[in-house]
Amino acid sequence: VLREQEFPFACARHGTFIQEEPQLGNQYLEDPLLQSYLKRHVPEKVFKAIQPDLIKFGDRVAGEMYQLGRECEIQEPYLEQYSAWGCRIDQLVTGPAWRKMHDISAEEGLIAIAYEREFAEWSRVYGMAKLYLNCPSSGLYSCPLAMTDGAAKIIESLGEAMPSLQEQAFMRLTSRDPQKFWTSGQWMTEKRGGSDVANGTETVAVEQADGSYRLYGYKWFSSATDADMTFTLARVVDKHGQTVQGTKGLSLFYMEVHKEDGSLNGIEIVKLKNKLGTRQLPTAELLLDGAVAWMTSDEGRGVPAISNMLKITRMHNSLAAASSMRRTLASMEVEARGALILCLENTRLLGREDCGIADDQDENLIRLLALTVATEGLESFGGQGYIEDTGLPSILRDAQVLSIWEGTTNILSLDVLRAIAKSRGEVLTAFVQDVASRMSHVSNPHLEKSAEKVVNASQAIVQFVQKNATNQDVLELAARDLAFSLCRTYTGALLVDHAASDLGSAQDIYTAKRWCEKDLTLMVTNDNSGHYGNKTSSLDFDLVFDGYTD
Ligand code: UCC
Ligand code: FAD
Repeated sequence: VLREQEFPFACARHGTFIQEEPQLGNQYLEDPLLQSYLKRHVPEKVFKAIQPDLIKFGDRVAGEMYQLGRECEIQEPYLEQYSAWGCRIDQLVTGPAWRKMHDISAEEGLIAIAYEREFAEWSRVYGMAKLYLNCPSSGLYSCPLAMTDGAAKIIESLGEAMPSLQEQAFMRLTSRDPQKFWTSGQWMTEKRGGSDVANGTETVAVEQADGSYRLYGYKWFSSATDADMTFTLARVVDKHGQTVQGTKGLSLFYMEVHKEDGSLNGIEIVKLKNKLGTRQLPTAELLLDGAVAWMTSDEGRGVPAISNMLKITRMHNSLAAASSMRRTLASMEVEARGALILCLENTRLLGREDCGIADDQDENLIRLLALTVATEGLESFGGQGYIEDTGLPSILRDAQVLSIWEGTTNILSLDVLRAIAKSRGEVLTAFVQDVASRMSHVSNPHLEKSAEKVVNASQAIVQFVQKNATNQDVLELAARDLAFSLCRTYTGALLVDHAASDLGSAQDIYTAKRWCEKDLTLMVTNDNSGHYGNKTSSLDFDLVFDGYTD
């Protein structure tokens, strides 16, 4: 007679140790910096009104939405190009979790809050705080939301110029009703290259008798292809069949993705991209074959017009970086807090701009952070960080795109130079004055050294730019380091300022000190201009092309 433990097919033994599963707590209540930033800046009455919703949402993102976000990864979108009977249908199929994210985004007012303006300029901060909580649990639905926000900003800034857009698209983009809520795309990139949009755009627009245009072209990357509408760039064909090349030939167009009967509006979905990450997101190559669109900028002013959208989507992008850092370990807390405070401050300034009360000094900072934190965070989980079922690898995969889309780091760095040049240096004066003013209020002896370091760094950066003001080559070679130096120094100023306030905790002081121990100005110092000179450029060139004969 066999005893139970001797049955050949039973009681496999796997050991007794089971690693405890990490649990997400309330994402608002577990974020002391977010809470204290809001408490410090938002008027008390507003804070009291919005805090219960943030607490409730903090639970929702950690529970129901976290699960849905994981499902979005598993239920990847796919394209059905032909019906069983051979008709071209280009039907994009998204999963139930992704569609549920659409409904939740509307219900929670993730876009609506900022535009309802119930709390004046603080509406933007409130809305962005929710988007920050939403981001890592959204299954990348944060991407269409970013573009939707950008589109709403464009339409709002058009004001009365286009009442039909206000009535139709804007109402839907900012709706809390899932049945009415629309999302938007942002179709800029074409095959010739996404950075140099001015020279890379081949799409043409042919005017029709009713004032609309038909667009013909090939959009190389379009994320969130399930959007209801989009903004895109094209060149108007004149009556001689000619177009204007370069940036002055580009105009901005509003386009609905579907016709009233539900079929695509002169668009073929050529293929879905097979991507390293962001696989939850349907990113497609699209042929525009007579798509009906409406011009929404002055002719030839497409790039400045779409920059309103870029400003918002780039801000969402930094918020996405900051919020994914929060899902990593506490040892990376200093980086995560630095990123968050910079995003929140940008958001506060945007709220002032939304309400028309931003002054010149307010109009400046939106920049991004590197991927190193996500990489380190993953490593610290050991082998589990490499296992798909844990949900951890997607944090890294998806973060990898943040420094590419919405303008690569190089392009954003050149944008900093553009902003400095266009304002004749006023942007830098505002920066150095703001840092000095914030640091002049710091009386806590633990923070004095950090404050001094931040002030010195801000001055060194400005001196570097002034010294090289007439040497564009040096500035361009230094652009990347310059952008990071500005970002690190300003983040240092914000952290010290916050730590020195009445709400600054011991952890805030520690964070500020740790941050300021960094090299805030990287290579950008006066003594180092030579590093970015012609000699370096040619040495770099020789190094890269060593061994090539042509
Ligand atoms: O990737 C995309 C979407 C992905 C999904 C996003 C989700 C985000 C959140 C996710 C959360 C998880 S959409 C594609 C993004 N593509 C880019 O960002 C393009 C990158 N390239 C650039 O940014 C370039 O610098 C360009 C295209 C803006 C350069 O164009 P131009 O025409 O060569 O530039 P110009 O000639 O310097 O500028 C033309 C005009 C000038 O104004 P005027 O004529 O008045 O002097 C500039 O000052 O445009 C103005 N301008 C700007 N104004 C150019 N850039 C800006 C700006 N950033 N802000 C204000
Ligand atoms: P390129 O412009 O060819 O750049 C290649 C390299 O050259 C980069 O390292 C860049 O920094 C560098 N470089 C280029 N110009 C300069 C310069 N002047 N100085 C210094 N360095 C330079 N686009 C959309 O319009 N809509 C979307 O919805 C969208 N979704 C996307 C989704 C994903 C997942 C990805 C990966 C991309 C998406 N894009 C989208 C495209 C994205 O915006 C572009 O990839 C990005 O702008 C870079 O363009 P590119 O890929 O053509 O690279």
